[in-house]
Amino acid sequence: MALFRFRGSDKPDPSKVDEAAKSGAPVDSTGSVSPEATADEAGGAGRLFDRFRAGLKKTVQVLNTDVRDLFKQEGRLVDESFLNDLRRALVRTDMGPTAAEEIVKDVYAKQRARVVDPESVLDSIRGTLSQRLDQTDAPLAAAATGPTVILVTGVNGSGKTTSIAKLANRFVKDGKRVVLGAGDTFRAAAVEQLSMWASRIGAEIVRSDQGADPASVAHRAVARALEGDFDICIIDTAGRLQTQSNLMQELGKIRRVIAKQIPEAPHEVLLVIDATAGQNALSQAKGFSEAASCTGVVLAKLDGSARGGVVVPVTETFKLPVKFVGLGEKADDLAVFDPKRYLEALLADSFCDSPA
Ligand SMILES: Nc1nc2c(ncn2[C@@H]2O[C@H](COP(=O)(O)OP(=O)(O)OP(=O)(O)O)[C@@H](O)[C@H]2O)c(=O)[nH]1
Ligand SMILES: [Mg+2]
Repeated sequence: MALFRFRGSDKPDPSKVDEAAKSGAPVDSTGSVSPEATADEAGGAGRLFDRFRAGLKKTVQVLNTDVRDLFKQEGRLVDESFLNDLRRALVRTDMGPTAAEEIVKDVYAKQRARVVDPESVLDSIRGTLSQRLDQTDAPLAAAATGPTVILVTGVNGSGKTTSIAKLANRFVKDGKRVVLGAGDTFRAAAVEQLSMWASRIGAEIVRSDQGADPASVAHRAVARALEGDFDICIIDTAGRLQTQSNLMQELGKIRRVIAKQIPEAPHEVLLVIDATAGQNALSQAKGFSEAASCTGVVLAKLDGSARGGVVVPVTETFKLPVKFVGLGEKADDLAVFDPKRYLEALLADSFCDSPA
């Protein structure tokens, strides 16, 4: 899965190719850095699967322990009490009541009054979730010419700034020149946090004093990207709720200021959602995607969450593709979301194998 649709004429700077090679990002035979072959996918599908598996550890534990308990009683029948227990276990992963109900119905239709068959229950879970997660390959949109502008938004503490750093890190490793806009001028610490990341990963930053107009920072960041011939400009924003109309208007202003300089920008507006908040994250960010015209989701903190099933209602509620998932706090801990690998990882240590 490609991270990004790059401009055809782009040829990476040879020195960057060297740097990427040193950093471990594979370099192909033509000397260009493959956009999808950054640290996340360096080992191919197997490595991505391993990363999802590690990230989903807590959710898998919940699923395995709870569901395995259902199979403990030998000769248990698929009856109302079994279906209620199954529903409860599924809902605990935060996959949402609709998906859980669909699985329960499927199990009922196929196994009613029979002795519970764990493999068949697993098939129902896998089949239902893969249908619900059926999203098309969604690489980031890129500018036809000139810099690509990405605006990042979401509620307080969801993981915006860290996700920006990780995204920028991927681009830099890909040989792209990246400028960040420290548009969260609300707290001085927020600007410092982004500045620290910028110097660590080798990106430039445009910043202002605390309290400055975020739209003016966005303006300056895009201007710098244009004048300095940067490939990517990523703009951070302060956390906000959809109900804070003044802050939502501010987001509108940021967008307008960007579009004045590059009419088709921002090319992506990413909504960062905290996976540890599970279903709460959905209600917090409800309405956000339309209000801010978001184009994709970054699901941060999947590694710390026992509610990894939340990917399912996230795609359904926001009607947006999940483009990336955060799998830790380090610069490399961002993976392109791949529904197939995700499901494999979620159901990998099949609870059918060995009763606890
Ligand atoms: N484990 C883990 N922690 C993460 C991840 N992403 C972010 N965090 C942590 O979550 C906390 C908040 O992250 P930030 O990036 O500052 O969140 P933010 O949305 O920019 O926060 P505000 O600017 O205050 O709204 C930090 O401690 C991050 O290190 C992730 O994928 N996994
Ligand atoms: Mg922040």
